[in-house]
Amino acid sequence: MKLLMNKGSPFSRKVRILARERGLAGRITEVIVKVSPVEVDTDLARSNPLTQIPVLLLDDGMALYDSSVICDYLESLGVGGDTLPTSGPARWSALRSQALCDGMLSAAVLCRYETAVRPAALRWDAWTDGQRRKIAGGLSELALQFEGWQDTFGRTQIGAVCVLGYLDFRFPEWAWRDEHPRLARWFSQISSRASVMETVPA
Ligand SMILES: N[C@@H](CCC(=O)N[C@@H](CS)C(=O)NCC(=O)O)C(=O)O
Repeated sequence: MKLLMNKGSPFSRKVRILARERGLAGRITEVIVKVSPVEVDTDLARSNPLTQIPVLLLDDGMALYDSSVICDYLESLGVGGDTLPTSGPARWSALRSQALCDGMLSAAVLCRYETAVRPAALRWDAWTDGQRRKIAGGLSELALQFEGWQDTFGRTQIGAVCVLGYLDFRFPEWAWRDEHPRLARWFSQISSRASVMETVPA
């Protein structure tokens, strides 16, 4: 299998951490792809018309996207414990947390494009502020949920690592640790886990 990804992409990181957690890293070749919301990559578009990464190319030629679908697929192949509860309220809660983290990542990636891609004359502060509010609201929710995580490292926690790591990577001025010191302590502890260390954004 080939994973179209890059090391700065938080959605790719979600898949890369899960692959490592499920013992599948050795079966996946990571292929670095540069993406831009304003330039068309025709190769990538052939695999994913949304021209977004990550994309998982299966050995039979099928291309899978987006990150959550790829995680579900890898989950079906992997060895070791599930990263999502298989049934009941715990499953819906974990899927909701996955959606929360994905939404926070989408907002963060859009904020990043706002400064890295959009010409200064076309920027709209109120719009960026709106995206940042979504991230801030999500952080407060994660800080509440974190109290029940104990030693679990599943889909919710993988999502949280990707969000917090991306904030540190692209928005180092965002002092989220001041507001959520207990979540910050958890992030610092989990940062020494192999799958997390091996996928630090670059
Ligand atoms: N919902 C998608 C989002 C993926 C996404 O936004 N990827 C970014 C990189 S982190 C991308 O490819 N951006 C290029 C673009 O949007 O054109 C997922 O979960 O995989």
